[in-house]
Amino acid sequence: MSSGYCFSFGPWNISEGADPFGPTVRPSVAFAEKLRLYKELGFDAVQMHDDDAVPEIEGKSAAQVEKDAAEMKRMLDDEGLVAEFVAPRLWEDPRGVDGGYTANDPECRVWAIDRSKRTCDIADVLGTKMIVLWLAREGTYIREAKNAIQAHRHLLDAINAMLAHNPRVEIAIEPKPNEPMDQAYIPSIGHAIALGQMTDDPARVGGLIETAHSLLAGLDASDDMAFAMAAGKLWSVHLNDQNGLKYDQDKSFGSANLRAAYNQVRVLELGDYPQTGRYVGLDVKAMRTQKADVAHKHLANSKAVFERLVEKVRSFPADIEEQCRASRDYEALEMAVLDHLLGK
Ligand code: 3MF
Ligand code: MG
Repeated sequence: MSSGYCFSFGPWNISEGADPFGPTVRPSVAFAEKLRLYKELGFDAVQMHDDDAVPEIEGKSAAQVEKDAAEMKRMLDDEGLVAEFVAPRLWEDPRGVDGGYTANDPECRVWAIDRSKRTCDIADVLGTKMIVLWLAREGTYIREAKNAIQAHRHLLDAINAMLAHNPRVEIAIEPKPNEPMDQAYIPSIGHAIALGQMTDDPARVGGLIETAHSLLAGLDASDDMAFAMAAGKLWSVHLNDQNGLKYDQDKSFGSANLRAAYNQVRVLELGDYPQTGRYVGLDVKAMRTQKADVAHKHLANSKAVFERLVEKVRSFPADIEEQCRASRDYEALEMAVLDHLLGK
């Protein structure tokens, strides 16, 4: 039975396994080969960074960027895939070392906005309206490093510049509280939606919730999703999992906390997410121990867990939920949920 959801992942989710403490442990998979794997693994859409779509984007003219993006569009078409979104990868460039939009150096801020405009051009060519902003290095290692009030205004300037440059794009902010910075600006979906309301075109700014990012902020991902949905602002999700407060683990969906995963699916079901036409994105990493020939199982596994949880949500006895709520017997409701998940 089809669940009605459409799925995406990012090419970085098939990786060589390097971490901050050791080198790669698997050979690189060519981009074209990654694209070929999408359908095989049951996915329809590709989450893209600007320099995935246009490699070595720096130094290319706007015209060349559009030409190269058109070539990528053909590659996607050939595989029967679409681009879900394009995200400016500001955090790998030396000019983004102090953040792009919020850098103290005005030349770096100009660069970041220019690059983001190119990202919007690429989105046009790839046929998607959505730009994702993960504000990776827009924050500080020490609070004294920046004027945080000014920094938030710089973020607004950057978003307004993108909205003005391209009247079609919609910007989904992907909040994350920390890593790579000690503290990030816009650490939660509440901040993201509030910032969107402060822009010149609030209707074109929304959010993307990543499970691990909510958890790292000490928040519940399903409630974060619910908040965004209540505001009509849940424009994508990055489902994964996270075992406690540490680095961003990007574990397979449901692998650390199946109950929390169930609740994320439940909220997407409550909000009729498939009807919105938006994608269920995964942002998951294979374990570093995984051998090369099986280093994509985490993607198919995460999708399979999602679909099984959709069945669990749909088959939960609604009458029991109603009775337990009416009698305010949440112990009974909890046991009914656990029985259901355990297969009793
Ligand atoms: C970092 C992330 C990012 C974003 C990606 C697209 C590298 O924690 O989640 O993945 O998802 O940049 O916005
Ligand atoms: Mg993500």
